Amino acid sequence: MTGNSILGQISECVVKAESEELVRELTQKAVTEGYAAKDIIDQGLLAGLDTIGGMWTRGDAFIPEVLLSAKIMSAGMEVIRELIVKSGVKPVGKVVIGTVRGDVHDIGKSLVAMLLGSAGFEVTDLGVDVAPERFVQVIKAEKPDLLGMSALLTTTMPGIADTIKAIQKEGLEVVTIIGGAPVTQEYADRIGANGYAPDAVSAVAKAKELLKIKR
Ligand code: B1M
Repeated sequence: MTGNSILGQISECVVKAESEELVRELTQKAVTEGYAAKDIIDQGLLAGLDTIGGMWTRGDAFIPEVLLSAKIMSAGMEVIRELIVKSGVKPVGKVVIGTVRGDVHDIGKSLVAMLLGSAGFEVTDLGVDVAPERFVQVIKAEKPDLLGMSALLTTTMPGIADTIKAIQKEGLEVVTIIGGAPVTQEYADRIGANGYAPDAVSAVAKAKELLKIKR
């Protein structure tokens, strides 16, 4: 991809954290030009975040810059989300999703939530730093078919296991799917999660498989 392509411009806008207005404008332009939402996300918005994430890891960028880039990226994501909502698809199932206790990483979870939404699920996104008790409370109130949990830190992964234990203790029936950079299939099996997905696209496929949804 060249820096001059619209997706390259979006990526650059995220890296430089230029402005929310510009990223919205560029994302809207990419949509108008016919790019698929997935490509705008992967090759534009996420590519930019990957670049700044790499710079941070190498010590070439600092947390405030990463945060600002994440904010700019979210503004672009919002444009895509609005398009999905407007398409008005009938729900195929109900999902509650959140990043677990102590963890404020939002982007991967929001991406999974957005793609589930675009696949026709009704999604309740509880945001970040969600305690097991909060998940339990919402499951009781909303009776979702699926509960999605995300963790990005090795130190917050146990929050997934704690939530599954709390759900079992309450005798609640909900299918669980988990993910996030440090999470693995082996971990999912060990803590009794119903499913694991390594990325947002396979999370949608796994959700449909677990709930036996054909379309
Ligand atoms: Co943080 N951070 N961070 N961070 N951060 C990582 C995760 C880290 C790997 C960076 C590093 O050291 N190289 C490292 C974790 C090390 C570890 O534990 N193994 C780390 C650390 C250490 C920290 C802090 C502790 C830093 C500090 O303060 N000293 C701190 C912790 C804060 C907290 O949560 N309590 C911290 C803070 C932050 C920011 C706030 C600055 C910011 C988050 C902003 C935000 O989310 N609004 C941030 C960021 C941006 C990152 C990196 C750069 C990018 C994460 C991201 O959004 N990736 C990250 C390094 C990296 O990954 N390169 C890093 C893009 C996203 C699309 O990918 O979230 O993996 P990901 O989601 C994927 C899959 O994992 C999967 O699908 C997604 C899309 O394909 N997936 C699921 C995710 N959830 C799923 C759920 C599913 C299924 C699939 O089912 C429900």
